[in-house]
Amino acid sequence: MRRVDTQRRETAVVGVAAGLAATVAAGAAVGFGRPWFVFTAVRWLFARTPDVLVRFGITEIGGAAQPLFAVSVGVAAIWVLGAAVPLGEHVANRTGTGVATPMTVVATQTLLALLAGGTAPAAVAGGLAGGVVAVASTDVRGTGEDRRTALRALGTAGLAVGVSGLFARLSRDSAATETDEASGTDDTVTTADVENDNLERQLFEAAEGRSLDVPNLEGLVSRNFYQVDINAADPRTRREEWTLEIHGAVDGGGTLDFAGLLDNPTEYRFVSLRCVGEKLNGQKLDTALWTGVPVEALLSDVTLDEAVTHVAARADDGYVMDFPVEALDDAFLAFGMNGGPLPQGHGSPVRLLVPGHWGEINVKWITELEFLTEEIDGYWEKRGWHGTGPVHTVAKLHTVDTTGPSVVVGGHAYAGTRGLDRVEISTDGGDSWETATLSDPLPSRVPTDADPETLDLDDPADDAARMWRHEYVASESHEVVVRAVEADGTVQPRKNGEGDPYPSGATGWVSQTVEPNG
Ligand SMILES: Nc1nc2c(c(=O)[nH]1)N[C@H]1C(S)=C(S)[C@@H](COP(=O)(O)O)O[C@H]1N2
Ligand SMILES: [Mo]
Repeated sequence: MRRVDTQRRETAVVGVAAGLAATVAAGAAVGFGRPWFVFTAVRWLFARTPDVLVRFGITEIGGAAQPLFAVSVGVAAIWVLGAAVPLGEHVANRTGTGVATPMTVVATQTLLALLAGGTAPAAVAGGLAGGVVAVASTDVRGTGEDRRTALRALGTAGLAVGVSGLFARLSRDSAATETDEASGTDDTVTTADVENDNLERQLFEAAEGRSLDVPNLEGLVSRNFYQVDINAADPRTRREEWTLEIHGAVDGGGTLDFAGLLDNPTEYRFVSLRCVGEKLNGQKLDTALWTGVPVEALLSDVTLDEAVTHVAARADDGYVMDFPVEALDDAFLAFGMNGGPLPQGHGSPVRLLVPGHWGEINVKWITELEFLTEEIDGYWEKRGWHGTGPVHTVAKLHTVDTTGPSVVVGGHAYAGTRGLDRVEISTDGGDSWETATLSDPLPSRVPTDADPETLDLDDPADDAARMWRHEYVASESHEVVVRAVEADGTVQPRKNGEGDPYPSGATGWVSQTVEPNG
């Protein structure tokens, strides 16, 4: 009885170690990138997840939802792949051949990894790693020393993963050198000749100078920009591999590459993005300085058919968004963000920015602009969202500081391209209103070849959030309410308190009960 228990335990330990080795080694073999079967499985499962769950993940869990989902799938993968060990032992017992165990493990795990959508090298690396663990554990097994079995199994698992990762790294490096030699250039297309450090510095200084001093609140430029992705692993495309296809109901479309993009006028723009899925007082509203090319310039030789009403923007991650073609008039293709290249998570090498619209049509990793004569449903619209139109106005209440003698409240406010006239604040639940201090607008767009000496930074950006701040004395518990007034005098409607983001974005006044100090 005892022996059987020990055996079972050992099998379980070796199974987990082999499953772990296979899962992680397969990831290491592909640099934990998109071909890893954990990610392909995540993508497959995510595409089949009921919309209510996806919505719940986005609105309730937010940015952590994707990683959480991926980790759960990873843990499940370890268990499923680990089952190859008891299976192998069963085969070994039946056939009376010891090597049947590792052989079964290698075969089963490789097959499972392939079935989960992993690429062949990753699947084979995983299977072999699992097999190595099974082999290494055989001779300590049955000695009844589970601790030794466990140590041996996990040790080999670690070793197998290390070898796989090292091997992958070496082969990647040599592949990279080969392509560089073949193309006769050194690696990347640079944008150095269109960048203007002096100008960038002035723009950032202006942004810093105009940011209000509000405790625990990031300034006008977000260094910590929110991110929303439909996949757990983002596309990795190098600038020299990137192309944009312009096609559909047009004359003069074609395919543009990165060098072709840079042949157009380039400019800096401060632009904010807000996600339609964020809660009313959520954290998915951010602003950056982007570098890029106005879409208008790219379309100068393109004639749209009379009947064109919509455009579909498609991306490398399978994402597609459809919106009215007019929205493209003032749109922008960005390849730089906050003074550096566009980060991978924000759509490298090139993303679309559409002024005044919800984040979702600001397609990252863009590969296609297709002009259409009728509307199609984009990724989120298929899931019931209505986020292809203009963004709703919001004034956030992100700081309520009661640590000093007076109360300091503040936040960011955004009204898309409608612009803000003022932000109003009530400290009595909405009975009376005062005007809060509002930051000066960020500077308007500037060509990257503008002369830094004669730069005029007084024109306001037309699609960037501002900051507000208010300070007052209070001694009793009270309700703070904040609302935005748009440039044309339109007061933001009160709406329902919470403002459910689904399906067309949260709007309304943000309020909070404040308990002053003492
Ligand atoms: N290709 C692609 N583009 C995309 C997304 C995506 O998942 N894939 N997410 C969209 C959503 S819902 C938003 S709110 C913005 C967010 O941009 P960010 O991640 O750079 O903040 O990108 C949009 N563009
Ligand atoms: Mo979004």
